[in-house]
Order: sequence, then structure tokens, then C-alpha cells
Amino acid sequence: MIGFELSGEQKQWQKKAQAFAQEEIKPLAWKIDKGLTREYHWPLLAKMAKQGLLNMGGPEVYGGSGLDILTISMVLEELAVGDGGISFTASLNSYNAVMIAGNEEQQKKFLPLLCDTENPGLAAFALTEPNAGSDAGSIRTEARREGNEYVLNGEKSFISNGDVARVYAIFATVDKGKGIKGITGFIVPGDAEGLSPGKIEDKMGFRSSRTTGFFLNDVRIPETYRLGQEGDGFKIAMQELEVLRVLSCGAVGVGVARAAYEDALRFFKTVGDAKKIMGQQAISFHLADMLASIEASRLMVWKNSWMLDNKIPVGAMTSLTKFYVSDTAVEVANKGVQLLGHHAYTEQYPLEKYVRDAKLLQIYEGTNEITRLVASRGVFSN
Ligand code: COS
Repeated sequence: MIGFELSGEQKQWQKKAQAFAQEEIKPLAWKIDKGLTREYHWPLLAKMAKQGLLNMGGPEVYGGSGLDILTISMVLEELAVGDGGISFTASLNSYNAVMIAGNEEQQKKFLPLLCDTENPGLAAFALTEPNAGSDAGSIRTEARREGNEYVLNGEKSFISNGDVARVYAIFATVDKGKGIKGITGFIVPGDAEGLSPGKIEDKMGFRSSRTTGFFLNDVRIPETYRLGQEGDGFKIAMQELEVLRVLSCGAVGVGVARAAYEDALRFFKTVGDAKKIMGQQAISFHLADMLASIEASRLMVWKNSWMLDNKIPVGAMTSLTKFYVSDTAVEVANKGVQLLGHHAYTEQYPLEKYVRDAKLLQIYEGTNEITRLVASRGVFSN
């Protein structure tokens, strides 16, 4: 049986996130985007953490909100109506490598650092390198074993939370000759000696989400910080990306698209005789198209999330969802700009910001070319 009635708990979380987005995120989003706030927005994240909105997937025993993936998707959509980058930050914390592949001891040690509701700590997922983006299997960062330690050397690039994270999942190779089979995941504390951030990227969009590269110079960590076994890293990274493509791109993308649609609708309802405007098909047909693709996108996100929660193999579906929703977000935001004209460049109707934010969704967590590749492999191998 298929039902779309939300549980009481889901409605509560949705309502809480909606209120937070409207009251706390929206008033800051434009300022952060325009670089008018100099400091990193820790106070906003601290408020989110207090309300359980920063680490939604972490087990309650460690301070997380213990939500399932479907409910997290609902919350992220609402947060992203406020700001895509802030919602993205919450998604990275709510589903991270320590949760996926950490053993009990590792979870006990590191999850409380990411679930702290008083003093928020962020997670970073560090796979990409200057010479290994889409071809993630060719990373060069090395992990050399010395006794019961690993020594990490290399460089990572375009890492979200690259200079502000408290817990990093870093992927490195223990043996370049082994290719993908040498890739191994490690937990690295943010204050580890030898870990130094590069410059903060001045990005076109998602400016509330911090992106930097970083360098690893003889970073020493105990072998107990290794995720799984040597050689498990590529699979762990792919597993994480599989879910993040639903959360960080799917749910966040639906929220960004909704922000564009809702602002456009608000504009037309405000500027004049709504009935007359809605009677103009050059406008109303576009609004109907926008709403239709948002609805379709949300259904994909919810279905994927439900499958993940119920441990039903989701395979290439999450890649399909990723490129469909991100393309939708770009299209909807673009339409919004075209419909509103000059108004779309103002603080009151920041449609241009949504276009810039949505564009990154087509690029990160597997470009839409890579996710089309993964999805088509899945479809044609059946
Ligand atoms: N879960 C578990 N294992 C997975 C997996 C998943 N979702 N996806 C792939 N794997 C496994 C495969 O089963 C395979 O294992 P075996 O060799 O034991 O069979 C292994 O990983 C290699 O997979 P595959 O053959 O698909 O690798 P390719 O090199 O052909 O393709 C792509 C890999 C291009 C799909 C991968 O490199 C990729 O996703 N790149 C994009 C990286 C990315 O998204 N970066 C963004 C970082 S965050 S902004």
C-alpha cells in the first residue's frame, strides 16, 4: 500500500524546520550570500544544533536527533527554502562516513563531536583532489603505515567545511599499485597536526557553505581511526555519495526550487490583480510547469529515502534522482528570473541567487554527467 499521510512526528519536524527557515535562515541568507557577514555563521549553526536540526541522523544516544532518512529529507527541503547552502551543511552532518562505516568505538568517540547541541561540530567528506574529481578512483593522497599509526600526505580540493570541520573522513591510498582496491577511509580530527586549509573559495553560489582545499603534511593518526579495512574506502565513499545524492542534492534541490517557485508566486500575488495575471498563460503556464516538476522531484526523493530506510537496494536510482532534481532546480529558478525580470535581482525576490545556488547541485556529489553514467549503467544492466 502506498500512503502519503505524514506521521505526527514528521509533521512536527517539518513545521519546526519551516519556522526555523523563515525566522532564522531567510533573514541571514541574502547577507551571507552577498558577503555582508564577515565571520562564519556559527551563531546560526548553534541555534540549529540546539533545535536538533544540524545532526538529524546521528543516534540519540550520541546527541543526534535519530531521524530516519525520509524525515531528514523533509526537514532538509524546508531548510533549503531558507538557504540551500545551510541545508547542505546540515545534510553533511546528518549522514556521514562515521555513521556508515565507523565501528562502535569510533562512533562513541566521534559522533558526539558531530551531534553536540551546545557547541556544534561539522563533518567533512574529503575525496576530491586537484587531479581526481569525477575519476575518484585515481586519488593520490597517501596513507603510509608506521607501526600502529598511519601517516597521511597529500592534498584535497573543493572540500565542503574544508577549514571548519571538527571531524574529517579522508580517503587516501595505502598502495597506489592497487588502484581502487588501495583506497582507504580514515577519520581525522579537525585539530590534527599537519592538516592545513587552503584558500576559501569565493564561489558563484552556495556561498553559505564553506569550501576550501587542504593539505596533509605528515598527519599522524592511530590505526584505530581507519574506517573498515584497508581497501574498503572506495566502497564507503560510494555508499555515502549514494545517500547524499538523495539528501544533499535531492532534498536540498527540491527546497531551492520551491524557494524560487514560492517567491515567484508571491511576487505575482503581490503586484496586482492575481486573477488577471493568472489568466495570462505566458505566466501561469510557467508557474504550473514549475510546480509540476517540483512535485515530481519530491516524489523521487521521498521514494528513494523510503527505500533507503527500508534497506531496499536503491542502486542507480539515487543518481537518477540527483540529476533530475538538480536539473529541475536550475530550470525552475531560471524560469523564476525570466518571469520576474529586474525584480529577480533584488533582496526581496532573490531569484538570481537561487539560479546560482541551484547550479552547484548539477556539479557536486557527482556531476550530472557522472550521475547519468551511473544511472544509465544501472538501467541498461537490468
Ligand atoms: N556502493 C557500494 N559499492 C559501490 C558503489 C556503491 N554505491 N558504487 C560502486 N561501488 C563499487 C563497485 O561495486 C566496484 O566494486 P568491485 O570492483 O568490487 O566490483 C567498485 O566500487 C568500483 O565501481 P565502478 O566499477 O562503478 O567504478 P568506475 O571507476 O567505473 O566508476 C565512478 C566510478 C565514476 C562512478 C565514481 O568514480 C564516481 O562516482 N565518481 C564521482 C565522484 C564524486 O561524486 N565526487 C564528488 C565528491 S563530493 S562533492
